[in-house]
Amino acid sequence: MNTKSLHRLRLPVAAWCGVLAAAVALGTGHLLAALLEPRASPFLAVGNSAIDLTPEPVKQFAIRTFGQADKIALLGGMAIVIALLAAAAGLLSRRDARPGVALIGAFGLLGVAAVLSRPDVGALGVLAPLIAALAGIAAFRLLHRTALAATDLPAPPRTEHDPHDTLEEPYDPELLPETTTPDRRRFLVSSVAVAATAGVTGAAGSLLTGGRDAEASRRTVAQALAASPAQTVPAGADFAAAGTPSFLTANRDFYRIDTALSIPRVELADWRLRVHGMVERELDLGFTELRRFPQVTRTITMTCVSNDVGGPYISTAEFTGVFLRDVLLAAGVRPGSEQVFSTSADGFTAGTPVEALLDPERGALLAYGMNGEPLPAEHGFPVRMVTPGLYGYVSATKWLTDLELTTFDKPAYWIERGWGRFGPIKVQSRIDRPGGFGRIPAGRTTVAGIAWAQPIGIERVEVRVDRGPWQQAQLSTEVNRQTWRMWRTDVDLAPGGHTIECRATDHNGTTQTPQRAPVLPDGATGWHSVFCTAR
Ligand SMILES: Nc1nc2c(c(=O)[nH]1)N[C@H]1C(S)=C(S)[C@@H](COP(=O)(O)O)O[C@H]1N2
Ligand SMILES: [Mo]
Repeated sequence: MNTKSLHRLRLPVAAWCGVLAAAVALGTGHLLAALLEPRASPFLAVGNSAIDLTPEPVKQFAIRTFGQADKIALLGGMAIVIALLAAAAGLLSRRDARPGVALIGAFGLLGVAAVLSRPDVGALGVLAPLIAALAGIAAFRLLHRTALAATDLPAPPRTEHDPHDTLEEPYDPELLPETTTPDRRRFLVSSVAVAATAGVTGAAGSLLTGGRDAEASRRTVAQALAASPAQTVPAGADFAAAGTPSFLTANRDFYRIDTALSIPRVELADWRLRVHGMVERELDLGFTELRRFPQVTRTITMTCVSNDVGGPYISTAEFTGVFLRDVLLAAGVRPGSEQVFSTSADGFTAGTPVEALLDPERGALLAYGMNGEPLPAEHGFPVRMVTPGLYGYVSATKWLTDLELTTFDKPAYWIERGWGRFGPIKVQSRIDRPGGFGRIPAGRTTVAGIAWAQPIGIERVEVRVDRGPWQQAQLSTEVNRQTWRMWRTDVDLAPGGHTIECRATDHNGTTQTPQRAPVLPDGATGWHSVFCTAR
């Protein structure tokens, strides 16, 4: 009478089968993608599509809340959701494997759709999620079959005088000595084999995507950089001892903002830059041809439009490369072209006004060096744009592959999503010391921070306490107008709570507005204020 219940998987076993099968599918997909089309990895393709489809306010919320860990949060969240769905697929299949098989198949199709929707993934890429789903289904059926067999154990030591035995689980297989049941052993072996397959394929996929010949690529760029000696930052360019950032930001500390879930790994030998559209002659440059333009090094502060008042998305580096202007002049800009529409290896696009890129004062770069090193992969190796005075989303395309001279009719990635077309950096300042809600000794104390107004430069920074009179802060040595400037000043604080505010003025005499504006659509405004307690 209990045969039916004996053929039913226990809840945890059913869930486990689902999770393991999903792991195999993802691992297989990741490995195949690495071999065929790195960006076709089902997990990453679904994640990338999720990023593109996420409504703007949610994306902003994620950037604000998780900061630069937003991608890790997304991948982690996806892993949890996939594990839960996989467990559910298993639970729906306690008797019969078909519901689970159907669900895994459906996810495979979702993966195919996600891959097809990526602008940067070739058609071959659909093989990855397809074969991944088949692998997942095969693993699920194997696990399901062996688990079911292991559940259907020889008669348990049931007491015959119990006629009310209607329990679904008439006995706990866990209590049976494992060595006695070959079926059970078979299930364990399948489990381990499936888990190992998932682990090995996933790890191999990650290793392969990690760039096959990245080292050789970086060496070539390093040789190019050796030709230009490191700049020296003048004395007094920062007040790091008083709590400001150092004038140059180390590459590993440089803020990072992009839509890429997995960093594009571009090899130098494969890299080409096409310059076309409204030009006199099309250019198709490899790294060797790019190097025929004069090499220059410029110190530039980059700023993200998503940087809220007081935020961290600003950093400074010495970028080495060639003037973008030289390349545009070599191609010959035809009259009527309004923007340079740039595209990256991962399908990101930006539109930069031609005028800004032709301006010799501004000195926009095609950069391959950052602080004397080849561009780190996450900052756009091998070549990126860097345009002083414009927020990165309109002007700093990383993993650059294509420059098209067009009119403004063609909207770039963030413009399609409601952000401003031009993105000039707004005059801003930030208090770094004291930190928000900090406790500091009462009496005379140093307040310090940063200010920026590329490409105009900072003329003055003022500070006030508890809405008292503004007092002028001391400024650090100006390195150039394309970089931030540090400030410091001493204030007297009586014991108790205080609000400290700062405001900057640029060389044109424009003073930072107190009017608060959110980062969308073209950058935050308002004064940074810090509340602290003096004791
Ligand atoms: N390919 C690509 N380039 C990109 C982006 C991106 O998402 N993809 N983000 C832009 C934005 S919004 C900024 S602020 C800068 C940031 O450059 P960083 O990450 O090197 O600091 O890169 C720009 N270039
Ligand atoms: Mo940005």
